[in-house]
Amino acid sequence: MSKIKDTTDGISIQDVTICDATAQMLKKAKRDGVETAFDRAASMKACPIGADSACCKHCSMGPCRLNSKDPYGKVGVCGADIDTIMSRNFARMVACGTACHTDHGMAILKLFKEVVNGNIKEYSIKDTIKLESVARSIGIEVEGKSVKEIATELYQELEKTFTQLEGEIPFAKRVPQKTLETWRKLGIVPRGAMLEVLETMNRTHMGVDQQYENLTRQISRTALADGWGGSMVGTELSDILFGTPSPVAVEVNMGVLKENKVNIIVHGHEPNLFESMVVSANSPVLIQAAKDAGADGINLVGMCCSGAEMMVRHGIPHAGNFMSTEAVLITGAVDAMVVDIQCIKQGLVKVADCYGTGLYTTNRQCRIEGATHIEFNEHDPLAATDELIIKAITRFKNRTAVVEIPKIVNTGVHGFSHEYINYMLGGTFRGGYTPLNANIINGRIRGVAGVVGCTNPRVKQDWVHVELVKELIKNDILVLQTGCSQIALAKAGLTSPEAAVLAGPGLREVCETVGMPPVLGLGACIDNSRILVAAAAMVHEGGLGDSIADLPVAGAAPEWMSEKAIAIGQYFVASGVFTVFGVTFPIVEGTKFHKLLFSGLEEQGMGKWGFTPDPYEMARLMIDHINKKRRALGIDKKSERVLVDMADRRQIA
Ligand code: NFS
Ligand code: SF4
Repeated sequence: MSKIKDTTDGISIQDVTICDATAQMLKKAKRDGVETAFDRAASMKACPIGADSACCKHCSMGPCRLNSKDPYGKVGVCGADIDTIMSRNFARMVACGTACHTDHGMAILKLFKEVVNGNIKEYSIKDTIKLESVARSIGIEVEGKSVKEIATELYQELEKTFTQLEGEIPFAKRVPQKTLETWRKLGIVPRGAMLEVLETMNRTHMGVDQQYENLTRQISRTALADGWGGSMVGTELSDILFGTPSPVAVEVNMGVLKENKVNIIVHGHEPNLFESMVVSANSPVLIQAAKDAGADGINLVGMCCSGAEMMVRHGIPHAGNFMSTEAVLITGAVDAMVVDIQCIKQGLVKVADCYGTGLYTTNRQCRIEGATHIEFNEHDPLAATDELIIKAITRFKNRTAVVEIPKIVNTGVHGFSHEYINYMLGGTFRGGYTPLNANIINGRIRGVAGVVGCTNPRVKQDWVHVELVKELIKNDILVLQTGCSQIALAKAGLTSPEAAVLAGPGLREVCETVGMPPVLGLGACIDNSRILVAAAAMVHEGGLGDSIADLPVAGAAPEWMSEKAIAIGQYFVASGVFTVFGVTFPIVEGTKFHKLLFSGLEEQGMGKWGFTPDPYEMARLMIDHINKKRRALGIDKKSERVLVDMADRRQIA
């Protein structure tokens, strides 16, 4: 039963979300007697010891609980102190997040290899320019070679990202020299992602690494194997296979569902399933079948990360972020929800069931009790995707649920890949980061912020994202976005060029000149690797220091919830970026491990962590940091812009 109240006594719907469509659906859920994660978050108080990461269950002498009010007052049965316990827990979060992105990257690499070798014919290499540039970036000679030859060398080389036992991962070659030297000095350049995750698991077993500083180096190494490894391989190879994003107008929000169409939501993380769903949804035979069932057609929409990828690559409509996946089913209009891996709430099963919606798992790695499994096999992808569409058509024909679709659609421009930013700011003949760096140096743009990550029922959905980003752009900070955060801002209308009016005068001028929004959507969480590539390009361009740590940039995940977000945060920090998280931080303040993450790492030449649940405080921390970096670069005094007045003009004439 719904625990969220409409009224002001207790928790009200206005307190849990600023997404009007989600709010409308939560009201309907209450009428329908349906429970969601918002209700469960209200009744399930977060365990305070676990929230501080002050407990350990790594062996059966425990579980052991320490006291976060007096963190050094007690140790575990084995003698593990608070720093050991917290750093081990943190390491395992990073290892898990890295495993998720790495598995995704490996799946794309495997697909790429099969396509190149002709074993899979349903996909092909779409972007040969990107193929060549990625190959070149890791030292592969491309002159005089065929696409197949380059692609073969590329996958052979990139395989090392996952399996290599010694040496540095291939994309380490893209890291700015000074940043790489810092990593080498600390011994944290990743070898292969599988090895780093494995070593982290070993070192966090009972009785292995019990020195938090030593373990923190492995934490960074593992996270870097995600950012510059698994994630980057996932993004780059997906671009080569499915196309590199460029700006496209996209409709976002639940209003993209159509009452008179067969509505299918694809929710998950791997683009290949979605790409094949698009092929099936465009099949004339299946469109006819939908019409025969009385529908006007088939309406395919995305949610969460694979949705964000399809949105930036192909302009496919997007229905909402993580905290709207149950709410969207309450519309009654969803004929099938097709999921693959990651961030799929088990709670979806019950909600789908209430509305007669089919919930389908498709990946062998992710089945959910109560959902129907139709396995997707990339050697014969359309077998599954055709079947899924037929299932959806059947549900449409037999729809009994009352349909109520929130009439809200927001249009924005998304798809700002690193390649496009390069082109957009520089133009065809002088592509490059010169104009971005120049605008940062002359102070029109104060700095760049990456605002990313999840939504979380422990905070008001979308609110922290939106308030933070508004503050940042008002202060002339250009915002880059991915994942569920990007969808929050799209729903708030900030991803349209018209939103430039909300920016400070300098950023506004740049946006209006170029015709771009002040908030640039880059894609899914895996595409945070695009932000790393952009940061490296800013360093290479010159004028803003020698390492990523010198750049006037900052990052944030204001409403994070997943272990993947922690891995991402750590790879940004280890790359040199000040990164602020909201909601809660799983470390006791004032401990040695806390000091290391929140200031010590910066002294070692990396970035550092920050934490605050308050969006305005978060903006202040990020702006202060960007100002500090500007001062260090000697670009804090805005270079005077010479305005030509009438007297000057007469002189010129
Ligand atoms: Ni990112 Fe994607 Fe969203 Fe968070 Fe989950 S969908 S990979 S983890 S919740 S942003
Ligand atoms: Fe307790 Fe140590 Fe076992 Fe952890 S490893 S549960 S702290 S005894």
